[in-house]
Amino acid sequence: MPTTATHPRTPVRALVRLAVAAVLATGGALAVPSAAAADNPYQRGPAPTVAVLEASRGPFATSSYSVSALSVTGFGGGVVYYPTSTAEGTFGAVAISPGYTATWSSLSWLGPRIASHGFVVIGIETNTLLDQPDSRGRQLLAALDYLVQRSSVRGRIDAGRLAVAGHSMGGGGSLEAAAARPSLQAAVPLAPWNLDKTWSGVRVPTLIVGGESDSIAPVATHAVPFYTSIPASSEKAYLELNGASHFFPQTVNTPTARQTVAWLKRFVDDDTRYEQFLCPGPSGSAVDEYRNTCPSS
Ligand code: 856
Repeated sequence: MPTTATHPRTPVRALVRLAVAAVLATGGALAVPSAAAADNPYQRGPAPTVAVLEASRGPFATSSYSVSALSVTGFGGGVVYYPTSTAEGTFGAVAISPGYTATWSSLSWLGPRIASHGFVVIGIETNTLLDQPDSRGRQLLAALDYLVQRSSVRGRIDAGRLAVAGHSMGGGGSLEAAAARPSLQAAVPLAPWNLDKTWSGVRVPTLIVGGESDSIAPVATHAVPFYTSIPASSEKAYLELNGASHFFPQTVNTPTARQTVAWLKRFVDDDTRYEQFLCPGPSGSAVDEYRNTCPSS
């Protein structure tokens, strides 16, 4: 592993963050809980269980508000979901894009689902319904910039702990965003669609979820080559859902939610309590295949 890796498997990032947090804590306005601070300043919420990850909501109550397209630049507005309480400190943030001709409403179950595990989430509307993956990638980054710089919840967010996700052309957009902004902490493309098959420049920890029976973005020509092209030195995982169509992210999908939340917790929060859900990965009748870069021992 190169010593310059942005996302080492070892807890180096956690140590850096601890040092940064120690400096920031002197001027910080929000309370940092003592229980989490000793090991990981970004740990939030109780110890995870499969039952909590598979429940319709996580441990945090959430609120939401709509963002008008007229009030922002670079994307089409959307909906922000956030943990209501500030008692545990700040959170990471995730921007999510819908697919071609689709609006955020097609994925909106993911907003409160992810936010309730301790993230600020923005589900975006795109500038036009026909925007392509490269544009969707830029819009995801514009939405994150809005969240941390101008939104009314900016004080609840750690600007260095950001992630992207999306469905289909939005999933292809999340790969574009990860390639363009290596400081992102995680990417989760769902049934991703992109004409570009090679993502060898991606260093962002990336979980790709594909559907075995997807005939719009077949995994053999989209999700699998995308996954394979990401270097093995990057954190990556591939979950293929048994018999799932292209549209599996558009209704509540428990394996997708469980793995997405675990991935975000592990890499946005550096929360190693979630490693148990990533290595080994999920099994059972819903899972056709799982690949990862887990340690082999
Ligand atoms: C829901 C992406 C040639 O490409 C296509 O036909 C195609 C169709 C749909 C999508 C997509 O983003 O679907 C998500 O709208 C590519």
